[in-house]
Amino acid sequence: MSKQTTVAGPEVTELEDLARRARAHIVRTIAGAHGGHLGGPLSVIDLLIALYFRVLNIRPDEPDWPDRDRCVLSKGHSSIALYTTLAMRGYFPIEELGTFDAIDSRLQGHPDMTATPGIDMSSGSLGLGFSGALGIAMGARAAGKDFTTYAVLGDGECNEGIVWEAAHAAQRYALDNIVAIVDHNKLQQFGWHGDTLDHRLSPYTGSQLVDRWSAFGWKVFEMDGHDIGDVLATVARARDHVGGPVAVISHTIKGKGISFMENNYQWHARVPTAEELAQALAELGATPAGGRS
Ligand SMILES: Cc1ncc(C[n+]2csc(CCOP(=O)(O)OP(=O)(O)O)c2C)c(N)n1
Repeated sequence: MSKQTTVAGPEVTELEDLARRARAHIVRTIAGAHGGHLGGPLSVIDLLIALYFRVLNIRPDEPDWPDRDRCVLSKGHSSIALYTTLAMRGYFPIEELGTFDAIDSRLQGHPDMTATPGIDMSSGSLGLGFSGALGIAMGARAAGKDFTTYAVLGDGECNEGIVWEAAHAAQRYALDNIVAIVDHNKLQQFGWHGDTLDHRLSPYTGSQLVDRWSAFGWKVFEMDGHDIGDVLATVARARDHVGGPVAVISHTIKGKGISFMENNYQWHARVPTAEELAQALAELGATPAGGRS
């Protein structure tokens, strides 16, 4: 099976600026909708920007193009990061983000592949999306298709047994057209508390996540998920690997980019006050109305 090279697109510094603008859209949208998630979207946004602007072989004006690479956001609660990326990439107008989570919106709290252009798999029940990605990859092999399927998982999501059933099957069938990327931000929704109630422990410590994926027969790479140059290089290596599946452990920070949200589990799904929104946007060099973004 042939492997393609990284697609043409913006340079790393431009991608970094796109990610900064995306963060401003994310915080504004969640504040405007009075609900949604922030910590996970902010940890995964650099990866999604890199994927959709430089890695995926896609056609935003033809979302159902059969030969496109697939990307499944298995940690579906981070939908606002995916919607923002898709809008910025041209799948639908950026203004539509303002409808997020409204009852008649196609941008629901969790991604719906039957409603939103660019969504390859519905997700939200943790672990489900990854099994869908496995099915897509197995189907591609059966149909003789060359595209790659990327699945983006949370580290807390890896607590789900269904994740490991899919991991086992991918190794069993030596699938080398699937790449799992784990957004290892070291926090989940509540998780386990440490010495105090406010101190939350990572769902996996040290090399546990690497060891588990390796034990299931996956080749494992690690990267800094906020260093877009590292993301582009590591994901290309993962895509080009032959003979079996690859998992990339992406080291990230929950709430990345906004000082008072970083590494604070309470921002998993909190809505910013007007003051917090203003501070967050100021840190991002953006304004409530859109301004520089
Ligand atoms: C099967 C299932 N159980 C529980 C939830 C509720 N839930 C949503 S997000 C979340 C925590 C996920 O943690 P992680 O995967 O680390 O996400 P991130 O930190 O990247 O936001 C939980 C328990 C869910 N969506 N699905």
